[in-house]
Amino acid sequence: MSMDFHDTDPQETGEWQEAIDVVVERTGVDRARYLLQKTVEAAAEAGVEPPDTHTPYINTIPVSQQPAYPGNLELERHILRALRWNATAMVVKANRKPAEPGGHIASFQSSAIMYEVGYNHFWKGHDHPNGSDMLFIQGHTAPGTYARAFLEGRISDSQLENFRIEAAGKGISSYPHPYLMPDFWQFSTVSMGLGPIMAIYQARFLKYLENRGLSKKAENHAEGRKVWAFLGDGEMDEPESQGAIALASREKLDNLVFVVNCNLQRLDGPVRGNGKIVQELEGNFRGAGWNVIKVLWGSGWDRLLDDPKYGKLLRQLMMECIDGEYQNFKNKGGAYIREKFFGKYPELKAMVADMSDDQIYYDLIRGGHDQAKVYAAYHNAVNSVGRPTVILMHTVKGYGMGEAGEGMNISHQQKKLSSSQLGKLRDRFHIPVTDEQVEKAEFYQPAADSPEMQYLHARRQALGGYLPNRPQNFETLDVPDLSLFEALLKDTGERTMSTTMAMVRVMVAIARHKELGPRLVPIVPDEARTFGMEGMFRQVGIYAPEGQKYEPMDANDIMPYKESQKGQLLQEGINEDGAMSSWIAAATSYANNHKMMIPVYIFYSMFGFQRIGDLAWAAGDMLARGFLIGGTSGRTTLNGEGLQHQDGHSQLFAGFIPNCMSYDPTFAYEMAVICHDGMKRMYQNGENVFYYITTLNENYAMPAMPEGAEEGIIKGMYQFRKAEGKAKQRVQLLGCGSILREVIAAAELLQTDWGVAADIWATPSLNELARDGAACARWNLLHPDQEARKPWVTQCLEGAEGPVIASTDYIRNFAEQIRAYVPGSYSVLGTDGFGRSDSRAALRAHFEVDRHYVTVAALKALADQQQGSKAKGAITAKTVLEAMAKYGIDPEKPNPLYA
Ligand SMILES: Cc1ncc(C[n+]2csc(CCOP(=O)(O)OP(=O)(O)O)c2C)c(N)n1
Ligand SMILES: [Mg+2]
Repeated sequence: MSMDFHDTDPQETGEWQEAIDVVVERTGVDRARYLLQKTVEAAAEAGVEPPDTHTPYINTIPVSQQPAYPGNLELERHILRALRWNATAMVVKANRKPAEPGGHIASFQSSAIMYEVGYNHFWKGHDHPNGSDMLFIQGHTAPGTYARAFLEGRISDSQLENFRIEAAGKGISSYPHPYLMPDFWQFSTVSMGLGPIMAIYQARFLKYLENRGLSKKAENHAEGRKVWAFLGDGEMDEPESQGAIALASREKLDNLVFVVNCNLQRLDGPVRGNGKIVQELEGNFRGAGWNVIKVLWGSGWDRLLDDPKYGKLLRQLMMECIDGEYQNFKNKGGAYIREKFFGKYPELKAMVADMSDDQIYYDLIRGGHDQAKVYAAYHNAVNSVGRPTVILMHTVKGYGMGEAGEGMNISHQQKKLSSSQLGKLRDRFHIPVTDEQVEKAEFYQPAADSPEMQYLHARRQALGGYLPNRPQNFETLDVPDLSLFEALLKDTGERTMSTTMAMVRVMVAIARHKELGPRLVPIVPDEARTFGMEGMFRQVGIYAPEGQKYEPMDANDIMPYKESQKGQLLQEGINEDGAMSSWIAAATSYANNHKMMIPVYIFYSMFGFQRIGDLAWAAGDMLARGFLIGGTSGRTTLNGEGLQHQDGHSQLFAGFIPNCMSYDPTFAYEMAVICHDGMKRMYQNGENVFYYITTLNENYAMPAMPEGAEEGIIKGMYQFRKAEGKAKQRVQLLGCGSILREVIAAAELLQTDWGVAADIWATPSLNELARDGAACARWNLLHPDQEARKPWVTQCLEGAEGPVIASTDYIRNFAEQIRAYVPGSYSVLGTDGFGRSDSRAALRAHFEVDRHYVTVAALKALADQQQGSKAKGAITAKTVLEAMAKYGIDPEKPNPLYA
């Protein structure tokens, strides 16, 4: 049907509408909804396309269904004044300093009431018997959060003074960063789009814990724990923001509330100047099955909208106006609104003839600035059962900032208000500060015994304490000794396996452990079979909130696809962003649910950091604890798959995140030692680190752990084998991941073909070696008069003889990182360049990292050292050429970097 369908029979239309009114009045909204549903079904059967999912441009909750406001509006207004003032003063003050550290005023001014209604009436703190709500606060409204914590006495005057001036340790962070303020912020939200997707998976994780019996479900749904995510309308353009909304309704996350601040603006200008963002979002969310509540107009409009004669025309006009116009109205003032908005229809202009320009401007506010409307929406949201809620709040960006930035395109970045602009803000909100205080942008703290301060504290005490807050009373888990993974420490003899299989065995061992078992959260994005994890389907079950309502086709197999309400494994489907968000929820559960969990997210390493890098960064910020496993890693290990699948760089991405420990092991015992150490550090000692471990899909026999290798494995390097006996020529070979085995083979070639002894070093963490090296260099720089510290690499290699050659399945920069700490000559081989499909052997030759290239590189390094030597048995350029000829290496072969 065309949207412009002409109403050929208004009388008939009116009768249908009246019929609905009568049903609502007599039997309520649920019955009316049911009737509509049935009518739509009947129409569809007759070939009528269903109407679209949009409702008129008015508040979803009619005045008749608005609950009475339970708070003291006058006192709340007093609190708001202090908040608006302090949030502004904080930014203005900071930017009078030479550093001009920035900050935002306009966004908090537009959302202040949305937060206040929550703090005063809804959000449960950590002492609430049902547990605390989780607040994903819009990142750049942080000044508002600090302003409240200041009133509450949780942030000091001097901290406010040092907003965004953190380096000296006195300040507070620009945005929500748990890493920087670990007892305050819980969730990092400022990278747009991550807040919404992480909030969805947090809500899902709460249900997971409840369904698995690891946390208790509230008896009264409205008072159960909720996840509240505050989002910008501009932010909703991020694919991550709306990309997971279907999961929220599919899993019936009625513990989730999105509040989208529709101030119609983003940073540069309008979000949808030519359209209506609220309507667009309504359609998307309603289509996805959410409870959608529009809060568009403040109470001042109620009388006009209910006007029996012209209310309908006003509603039509509201729908006709586009966002670019709405933004302009609020910027230009009451007279302009009279002319350009109401003036579009003479009847409407007449309707407001008795109102002054000021009344039009100040009384006809948007819904998000009206406590009663916001309260009604929140009340509806917490009572909504069976589906998540999104509240679309219509507001003005820079509300109250007037000429300094109300509804202006520059509002977002306005941070330097003049004294006269500050004075106007003060007057507009009746903030009790003197001209002198305005001049100095001084903070305002109402007296401790003032009614508003008593009210503020009383409300938070009634709701279970202050928020945001990240109490430090975390539980710890007892981790048994390394024998937990005993099976992985032994020689496997003829039996072959991959490190991926070793990792699965690690998980199985954890799952079988009485205390640790229930805490394990295996997470996969549709690749469990790739990693040989299908056995876990039955062992721990796949989480499905509704259980398994069908008989799986493989019910009679030994490893059936078993879904269950108490299932432990999170099968996220082909959705790396979602799986990572799930992992973050589990990895921060120790802090947010006071339940330490052991999440293991296993994925194709190429679809890891490169895909979800920003979430991994946020995980570091949120002090996540858990394991990320990059399966099928290495540029040459995944034969056949080609350019998109072959990862030669994820280790470097991981190395960028300061609290991410990264390892590239080769053998099962390394895997066991690394995982065990990780579990001790994270779960027993409570360290804020997480692990990235790359695993391989190549099967080979696993040797036993060399005596005393543990310390070196953890530090990133240990001697795997020392060439026995005395030799004239000696080299030191380094390798990790899949290429260590090529390095071991090269040692044999060097010995048998060239009489060169090669000591072999495994380097399961070049990243950790580099960090340790840099830390020593830094300490030495700052302590020139003290005995120098020696990096672990240097300690390992300083007594060793001959040049050092490293080869890995990663780009050269990976092994290059340790060059400064390697004594003497150091040659690096690596897999720079796009991958391609072929066999492992062909790929390793193509990228020049295999046993032959390691051998040639070792001979070349020796030849360079012995240049001009006439000694018998000296290695020369000729020897290198001979070796190339022997191994069939074409010196004119194209450079794989560009091939
Ligand atoms: C991924 C990402 N890109 C860009 C930014 C920079 N940025 C911060 S706020 C903002 C505009 C936000 O507009 P909106 O979401 O509508 O929030 P409002 O301030 O209007 O409430 C931008 C582009 C960011 N923080 N994250
Ligand atoms: Mg906006």
